[in-house]
Amino acid sequence: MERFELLWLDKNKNYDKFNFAKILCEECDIVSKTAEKELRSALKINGEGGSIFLIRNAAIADEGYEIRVEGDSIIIGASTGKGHLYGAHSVLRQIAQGKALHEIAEKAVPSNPMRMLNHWDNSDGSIERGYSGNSFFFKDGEIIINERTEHYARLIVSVGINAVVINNVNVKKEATYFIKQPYLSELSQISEIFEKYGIKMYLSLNFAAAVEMGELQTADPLDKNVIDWWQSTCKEVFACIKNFGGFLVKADSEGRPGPFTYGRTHAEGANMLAQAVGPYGGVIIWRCFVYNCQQNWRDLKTDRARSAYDNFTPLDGKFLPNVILQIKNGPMDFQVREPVTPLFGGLKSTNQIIEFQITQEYTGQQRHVCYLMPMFKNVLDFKTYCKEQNDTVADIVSGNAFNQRHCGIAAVTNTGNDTNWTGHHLAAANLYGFARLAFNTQLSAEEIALEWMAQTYDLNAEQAKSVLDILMSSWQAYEAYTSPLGIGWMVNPNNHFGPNPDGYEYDRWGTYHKASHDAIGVDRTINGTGYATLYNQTNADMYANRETCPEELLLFFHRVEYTYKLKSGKTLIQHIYDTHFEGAEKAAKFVEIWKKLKNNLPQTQYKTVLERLEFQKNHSCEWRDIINSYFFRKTGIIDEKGRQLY
Ligand code: GCV
Repeated sequence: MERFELLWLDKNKNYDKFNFAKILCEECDIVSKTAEKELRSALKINGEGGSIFLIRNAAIADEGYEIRVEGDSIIIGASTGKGHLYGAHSVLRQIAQGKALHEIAEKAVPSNPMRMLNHWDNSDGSIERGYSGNSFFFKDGEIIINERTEHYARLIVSVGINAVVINNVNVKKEATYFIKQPYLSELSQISEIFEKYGIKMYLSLNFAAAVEMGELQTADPLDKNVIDWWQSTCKEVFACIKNFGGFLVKADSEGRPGPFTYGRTHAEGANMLAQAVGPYGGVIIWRCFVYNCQQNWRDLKTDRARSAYDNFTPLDGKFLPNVILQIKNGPMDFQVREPVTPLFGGLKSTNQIIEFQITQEYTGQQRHVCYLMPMFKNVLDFKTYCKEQNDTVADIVSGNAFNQRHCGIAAVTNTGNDTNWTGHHLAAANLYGFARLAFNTQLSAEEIALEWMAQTYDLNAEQAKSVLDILMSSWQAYEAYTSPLGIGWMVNPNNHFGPNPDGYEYDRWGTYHKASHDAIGVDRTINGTGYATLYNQTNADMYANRETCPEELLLFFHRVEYTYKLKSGKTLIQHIYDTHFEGAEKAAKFVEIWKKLKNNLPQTQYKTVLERLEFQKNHSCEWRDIINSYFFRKTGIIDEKGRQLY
């Protein structure tokens, strides 16, 4: 039997502090029953003390809950089973955090309608950009259904996830056939497990499935045969998989088929599919990650950063109501620092989901600790100026800004079949954190980290603070010793791991920093590619000017001489040298902090995290020396602090 940990669902010592006489569930549906079961398995229900009541209250919003304590009884009110389940987990979370019974009260409604995880799991069991083992859904073209499937549902619903796409957006081989029997019957078993937890299952589809299966000659979305094919296929899919939400589609991107082949727009492609799933209440989630990946690096005009905006803003308002555009947080591709994509604030009449990435493709691949909630908070809090009020990214993806229903937050997940699910134990904070943030965007990155720690470790306040320090400074540390000031991409091609300053410089992917002997960066102002002008006016003005452009994004928007003085008074080159030294020092400190916790942590966790932190420490020096030496050789400018460069 495969081994796996229970992570934050593991029995917390605080659960034993209270006794409850019984749990009573009024008008229980299948999901409320799960809530009851979860409470029973965690708490002491031994006939003593107060009771826990799961009651129906139609006045509470769908998926919301209200927790009250009367005497020594707890009442969880909700209008739906999902509300009960989220409420039950809130009770457990609060007890785990050490609250007294009378302190356990909360009213909550999720900030976002869709709170989704995207798996990039392939049918052969590999995971694209996966760093935690192989898939627990697929192996050698077969579908896996076992104890882990259910435990995964428990884990993610405990933090409020309500939607999962189980296969990679690059749909190939057997995965193309998932929309047909015999796969449908097996997939329906996964969806039935999910259903008990109020989680809808979704699939990624291959836009040219009918052609690749040899059933049609074309995938033209306006062709009558294609329309009929998708309508009958979707009828069968929804008939077989009861708890099915719809499809996620990567089209015309990185070699995947799409409507462009037939001279059709993405709206025509998405709407054709939306009509096929519409009768069953399904949605089409259409990704905006569309760009030319066969660019000539000599071409100075094309700017990949513009691509999603240029492709999709002309289509605003042309998508059917059950189409949702899924948009990566930045205009490029999950770099350690990117501006928020101007599509947020550019689109006003289209449902939108933001796509984050918690699998750490460009942020250390779970061999470096990099807690991503501070980055996600920055993105969600970004003011787009698309309206006078309610204009942040969080307002848009929650559906509040434009009064939309099909909206939300997705993340490319970081899970695999490793015993601890996420490879690096500390990377579990990203899985936990993303989901909590999706449920409640008001939470701070710090609050989320503390919650996670209280449920994961048994540390006193001072010890917890030291782990918090690691988590909260890890993103900035990673940024400091890798690529500077928003430039990104200085990684090895293909695997995206480790330093390689010119790795993507003369390649076809549209990802250039253009470092020369005197300057670096891409002029994206009106004098350059014009990308900065795509934002609404206030932001466009801010980015247009070197002096007002946030410095952490300076080289994303501007081409700047190495001798340019930053606000700190340092030259650009000195800033690069300094941050790389500081970042590596910070990574070394993580090891020291962790070592002090030796006697306070389970030994396996202590050791495996220590190994990774030590790797990170060494690897950060590799980053520091390669990047700094690269710039030293390009510029010939010495480090004013006289440190060793090569
Ligand atoms: C699933 C990047 C990744 C690819 C990924 C792609 C996407 O290019 O490197 O592995 O493909 O993004 O988001 O579709």
